[in-house]
Amino acid sequence: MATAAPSAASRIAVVTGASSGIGAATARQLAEAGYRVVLTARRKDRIEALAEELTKAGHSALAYQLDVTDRAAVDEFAGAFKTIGVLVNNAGGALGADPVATGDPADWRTMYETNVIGTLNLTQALLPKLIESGDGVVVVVSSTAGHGTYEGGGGYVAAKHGSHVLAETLRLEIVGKPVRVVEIAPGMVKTEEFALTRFGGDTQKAEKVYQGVAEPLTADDVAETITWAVTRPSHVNVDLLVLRPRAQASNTKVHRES
Ligand code: 8X3
Repeated sequence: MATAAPSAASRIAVVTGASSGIGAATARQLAEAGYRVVLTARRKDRIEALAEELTKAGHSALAYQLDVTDRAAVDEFAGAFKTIGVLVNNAGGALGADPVATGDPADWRTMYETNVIGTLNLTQALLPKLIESGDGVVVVVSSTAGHGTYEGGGGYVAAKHGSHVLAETLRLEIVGKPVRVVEIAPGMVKTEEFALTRFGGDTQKAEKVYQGVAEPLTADDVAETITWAVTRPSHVNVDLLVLRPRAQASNTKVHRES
């Protein structure tokens, strides 16, 4: 028989990088699923606007400005909660698409800091609260870049392999505790910012990523998957879920209509 639905005490969901894209869509969908969502991101105005929109729609939503790489700030944030039901580690992203031979070490460092150390910071700080809830879920939003490489993937591929290994190792280490560790690995997702950030605001380069691809995944597609995994009965751990658009067979094999 399935374990009972989570109790109210485990219904707070923290989403990092909730200011846009997958994070914002996930916050919306978890709110609709009944979670009390806590939206975190560096851009205060955006998360406040989304929290207000959700609150007006009758949901429980709170915005908290947070840089996931700032451990002192993360610890202070964690101190505000007794228990947390869900942590969605979504903050991160890519910088550059240079070959290893010429990639900027500063970009590599930033990507490791945001994608890996950011996830580590939040997970370490909130783990006691997730355990305390009696039914916690840690979601790591990695990427297909965490499961295979591609030319020009460079520091992003390296960092996402780090996120993947963090999730896998944590799952081993906390087995027996009432916390699931779920990794969601999306492939090509067209959001307003991912490719634009990667290419330093160059819209042409950003558009080229999706050129001719019939239907890249949307932020909502990924958010639905995250929400589905989180809302499985407590004994069901979705270890790893890889999702790609139908037009993408692998990191390097994409069907493009001319
Ligand atoms: C995004 C997927 O292919 O741009 O996480 O690395 S990819």
